[in-house]
Amino acid sequence: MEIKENILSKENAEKLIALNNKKVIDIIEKYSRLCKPSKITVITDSDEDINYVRELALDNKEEEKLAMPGHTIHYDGYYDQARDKVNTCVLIKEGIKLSKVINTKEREEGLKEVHEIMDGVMSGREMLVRFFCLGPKNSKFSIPALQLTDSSYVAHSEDILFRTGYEQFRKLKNKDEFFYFVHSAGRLDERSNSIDTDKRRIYIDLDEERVFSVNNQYAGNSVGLKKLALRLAISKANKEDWLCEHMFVMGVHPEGKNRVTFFTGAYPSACGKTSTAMVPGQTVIGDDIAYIRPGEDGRAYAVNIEQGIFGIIRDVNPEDDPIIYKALTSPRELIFSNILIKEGKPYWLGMGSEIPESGENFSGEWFKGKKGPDGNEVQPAHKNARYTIRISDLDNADPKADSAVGVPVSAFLYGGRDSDTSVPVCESLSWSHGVFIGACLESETTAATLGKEGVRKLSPMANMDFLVVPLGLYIKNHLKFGEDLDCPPKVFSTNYFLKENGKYLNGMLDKKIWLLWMEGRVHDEFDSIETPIGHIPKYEDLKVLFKHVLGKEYTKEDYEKQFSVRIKKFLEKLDRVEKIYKEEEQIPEFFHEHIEQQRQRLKEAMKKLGKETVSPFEFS
Ligand code: SPV
Ligand code: MN
Repeated sequence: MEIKENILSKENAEKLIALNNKKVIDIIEKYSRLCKPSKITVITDSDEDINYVRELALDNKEEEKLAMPGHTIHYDGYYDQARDKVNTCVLIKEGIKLSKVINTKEREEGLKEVHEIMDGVMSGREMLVRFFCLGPKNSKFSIPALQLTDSSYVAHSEDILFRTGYEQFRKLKNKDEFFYFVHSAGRLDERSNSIDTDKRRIYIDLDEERVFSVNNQYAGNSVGLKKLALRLAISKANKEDWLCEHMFVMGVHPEGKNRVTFFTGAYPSACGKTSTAMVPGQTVIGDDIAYIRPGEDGRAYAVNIEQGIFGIIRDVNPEDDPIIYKALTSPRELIFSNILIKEGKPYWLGMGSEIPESGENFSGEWFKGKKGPDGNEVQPAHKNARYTIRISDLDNADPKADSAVGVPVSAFLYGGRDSDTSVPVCESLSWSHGVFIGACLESETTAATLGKEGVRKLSPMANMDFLVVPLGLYIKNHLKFGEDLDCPPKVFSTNYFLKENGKYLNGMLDKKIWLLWMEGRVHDEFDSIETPIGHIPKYEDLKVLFKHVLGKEYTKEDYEKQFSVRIKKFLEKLDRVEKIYKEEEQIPEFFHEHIEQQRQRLKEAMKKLGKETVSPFEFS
């Protein structure tokens, strides 16, 4: 190997040689030459190596121990608290077109720029080399992934969030089919935070299945295996016959029925994806990214590509999220990020107990009323503050979470932050109508990405931020995926955010009722009302479910408000969505057909019933 022994010790070199993989060695040689770390450490799947990463994160102050055993806190810089969409680009060759809605950069120019930024970026620092497996090990879903990073926090987070893969790489034999990620936090300040965030770049190179990420630490930007691998996998899936989706995977357990029905669900960031997967009484397989493949029995099968959760901590409290709250307040390995710490104890927004008026947070020493460098008042904890834990540490982990064949999926759910249009739950009229519903998903922006909050944006399948193939191709492949199955999943839309006079029309736990209704629909146990937008629940069924499951009286008035079809609002939505799709090339015909048909159905209902908003009772 070309690397000098004072940088890569003999012992570390042997770990690489044992893999017998030329491409791995080439990558490490190339990026050590460029990034110039003073030391390279290779981490295998051994406890000893993994513990080295844990300790390193404490030694170099990327994490600090808290009072509770196993808990640590990590802070990202003040301007590095969410995904940076502006500086995340797909590198494309000249002449290739993706979509208007996808951020791209000419490949050669992008590679040159990011390689220049990475020149010497690890000087005086240690490069960690880590191997992981996306998806369960030894499965047709598995994708091996190599991560080079100078951040021990990134390497440690990945250990909690992903399955180890050194042994998987050994089995690769000299094959070069794996993703790789090169990350550097760049120059650090005295709090170990990236200084040069103006040179933050996240460049995705589909041709070589690799991503470069530099001058950042926030996990959505830095952790290669999460949102960076998602983009590479979307590209791969769209060349093959499977789907890579921004979806949870969960088991739904109807009371007293002794069966489990698996759902996957796509929601834009911070719109209830994790809390759906965590609904009490159900089991969780994954909360963020699923690979979905056709199974031999003609059904769709899903796996979680991760084994952990990088979840939003805001509003996690004993009442609304009892399982996560318990996991976050008992001893285990976990990393908090960007919350408030006082005397070794963690505090966050909406935790259900009082927050102290001073402590340490992502802005440094914090006190009530403190102004940040941008002049804004600093909240005790960031709205996008997070926790990182293993799913196996949760009481509701599904026993099939690691199944190599995945779980059969009975329904796809789509939900966004929609205050005034969609009903709480609605079943599509068909598979293709379901793909259409997913393709029309809109949501108001949240603190999970940098930029203004509350702006309504189109996010097809909640995957828009991560799309690296033309939108038309993506929805065409999606349609085909289900058409090729003997038994495609049912498709439902959900909306937890409907408001009236500024107040939410539903409680946090109502989503349990929607889940159980959808589960019953899968098994043909509930009738429905057909409306222009799809099948909605009957009042009588919901009334029984609310009473039986939540002990709540569900009134006809509540039902009417929640399930009225807001025709005018829906027509406006169709116009907004159509405008964006019209600017795209090669949108498949079925999409335009559904827009037209849906519009016609809505207009006819408006004419026939003479109203802009129609009560569900008028359709039955
Ligand atoms: C999301 O924002 O969708 C997340 C967290 O799941 S991040 O890793 O930032 O993408
Ligand atoms: Mn996500």
